[in-house]
Amino acid sequence: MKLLEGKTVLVTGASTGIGRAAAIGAAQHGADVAINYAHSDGPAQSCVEAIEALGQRAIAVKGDVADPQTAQDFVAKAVETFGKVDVMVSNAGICPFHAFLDMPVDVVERTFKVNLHGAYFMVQAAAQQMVKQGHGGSIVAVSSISALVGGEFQTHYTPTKAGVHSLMQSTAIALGKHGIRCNSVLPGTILTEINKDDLADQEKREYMEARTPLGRLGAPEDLAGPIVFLASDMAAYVTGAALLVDGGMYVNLQ
Ligand code: NAD
Ligand code: RM4
Repeated sequence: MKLLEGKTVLVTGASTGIGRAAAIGAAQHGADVAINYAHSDGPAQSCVEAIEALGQRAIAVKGDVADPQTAQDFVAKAVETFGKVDVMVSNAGICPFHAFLDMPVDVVERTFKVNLHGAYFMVQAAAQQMVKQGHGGSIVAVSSISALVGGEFQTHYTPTKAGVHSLMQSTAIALGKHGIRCNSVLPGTILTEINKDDLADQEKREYMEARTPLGRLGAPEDLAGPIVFLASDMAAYVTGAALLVDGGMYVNLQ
């Protein structure tokens, strides 16, 4: 069964990792997809080609989500190409691991701007378009297990993920009257570019694996199903919710 037949899905930061898996997962479920990407054209083009190989339409739009104008331009380009926006997956994010006491100001400010301001303006731009269209929509933000628990080298990052989680709660209220649902997924530890260097430390990687009841770290594709579900009409009465996708890591105290 295809869950997103005829829908237009937008995904930010979708040239790699979870965003790419979500974009391809949406296409597997019948959606046309617009992806935002920050830097290199090659991986973005490869994502577009993977979607087209599934028989769906795709475009890639370059832009830094930290700039509010990027959100307006991304939505406008998607509407120009596909005529509408049904789903926004706000996924782009960074986590430059660093100790707290000597954290550089610019690293804090950049992390806040990309992860939280970026999500805010993307969600707002998508919602403005959905309200104009008048037939509702679904917004899924990629928050994190780190919205709920801390990290010694993530003092700049975890507040942004708590912020994204909170943003989905408040926008669920603000947009419910327009039939727009807002939910977040909270991934645990997923093997992607964002933590490649951090998890190159074998001891840390084994510790993270040992904390996971399902016995392995996640793959980007592990997020595709939960994101597609929340985006789809299967979740028609789900809004303001946060779905942990962490192999059980969060509940594993002892
Ligand atoms: P990733 O590095 O593969 O993906 C992040 C994507 O965001 C990249 O494609 C990157 O180019 C893009 N991006 C970064 N800054 C951007 C900007 N300013 N404008 C536009 N795009 C930008 O890593 P990932 O793990 O797939 O991360 C995706 C999301 O998942 C992030 O928000 C991250 O916080 C969240 N997350 C990841 C994990 C994990 O363990 N990997 C866990 C919880 C949450
Ligand atoms: C997640 C979580 C993971 C980490 C990534 C970067 O939110 O903290 O453990 O690897 O962020």
